[in-house]
Amino acid sequence: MTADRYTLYCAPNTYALIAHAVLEEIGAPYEARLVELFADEPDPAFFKASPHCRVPALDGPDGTVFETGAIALYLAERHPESGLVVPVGDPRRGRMLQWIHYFASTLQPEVLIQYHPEFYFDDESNQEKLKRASQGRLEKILAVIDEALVPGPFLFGDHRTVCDYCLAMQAIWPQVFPGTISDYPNIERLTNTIMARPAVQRVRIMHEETWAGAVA
Ligand SMILES: N[C@@H](CCC(=O)N[C@@H](CS)C(=O)NCC(=O)O)C(=O)O
Repeated sequence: MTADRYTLYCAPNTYALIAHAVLEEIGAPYEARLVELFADEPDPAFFKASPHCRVPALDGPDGTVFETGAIALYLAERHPESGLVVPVGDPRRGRMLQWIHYFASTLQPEVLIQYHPEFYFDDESNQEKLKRASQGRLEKILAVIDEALVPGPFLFGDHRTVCDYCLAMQAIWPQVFPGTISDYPNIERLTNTIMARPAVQRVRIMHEETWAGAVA
């Protein structure tokens, strides 16, 4: 591993999108390595970087990191010139940590339930009940986030941070919304703003076109 080269383990259109977009924004050299999820024999380097074989996972000059929020924050702090972080000592720092953790530990479990209720129940009737209960929780979470995006367009006004990527790139998945994204106009505005960025478009094309058909 040379000084600042990263390997990002990815599967298309997964949480890896977030870390991938942050890497692309930062502009450091990296390789995005496609891995197979749920493989009987996972890629050994991927397994070493991610003990549950979940994506994303990062291998870099300081070793490995897994968990989307941790990777995003770690990269932004290691490359402060990107401006994607609220630095230590800034009064907004606590709130930046709050949102990174909120997206990982409050929003994400509900998103996973919407996509993978079979992780929790085998039978369809319980899966449906779980999804409905989770939609009620999602409505409350999304309302809190939408309100936090005033005045916007980003969580910290005009200052774009990794928090915005952690949110916007989950908000492109329709199942996240009990209704539609337009029920949450500030989330929709943020998502459109982040997705329009050239770096994000490059990453999206890779996930949706270059890697189309790959196992996820
Ligand atoms: N908390 C983890 C969740 C990552 C995650 O669940 N990724 C999914 C893809 S979106 C995955 O790798 N699933 C494979 C599995 O659950 O074995 C993070 O934020 O990185």
